[in-house]
Parts: sequence; structure tokens; C-alpha cells
Amino acid sequence: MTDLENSLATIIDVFHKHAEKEGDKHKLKKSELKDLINDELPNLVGQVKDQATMDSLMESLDSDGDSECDFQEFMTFITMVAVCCHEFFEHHEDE
Ligand SMILES: [Ca+2]
Repeated sequence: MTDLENSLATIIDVFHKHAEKEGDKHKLKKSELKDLINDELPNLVGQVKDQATMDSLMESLDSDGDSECDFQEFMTFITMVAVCCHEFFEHHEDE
């Protein structure tokens, strides 16, 4: 597979690895989303420790209102992180 295809497969793998820990295997509950961020995105997002941050993040991602993060909602988050990253590196290239 190409680099891009591998990257997409990795995103899917990581989502399922965390989603299947507890409850619905196809959705991240808040604690699973928190673990995913802390385990898999420590350099780009940083550690999320306080509950208020997790509450507001889940609220903003949970577009269907079931209090869990499905794959589509998770991809919205990944898109946000990727866009922020891209902007960050673009600014650094200019300097
Ligand atoms: Ca949801």
C-alpha cells in the first residue's frame, strides 16, 4: 500500500483498538477518547487531564448526540488536528 493508504489504515486501526475496549465496539466513549488522545496524540494534542476539557471536546464532536464518538465523529476530530498541524508547519516553513 502507499503511504497515504497506510496512514488511513492506521487511523482505522487506532480507532478500533480503543473503541473495542469498553461498551460499543464501534464507538469511543469519553474515557476511551481520552485514552486515545493521551496514548496516540501526546505530541500533537498533548495530555488531556481535566474532565471539563473532555466534556467540551466530546460535546463538540458528538454530532448525533449519543454521548459517544463514532468513526465519522472521530474523523472530524482527526481532520481538526491535521488542519491545525498543517497550519503550524506552514507557518514554521515561512520563518
Ligand atoms: Ca456520537
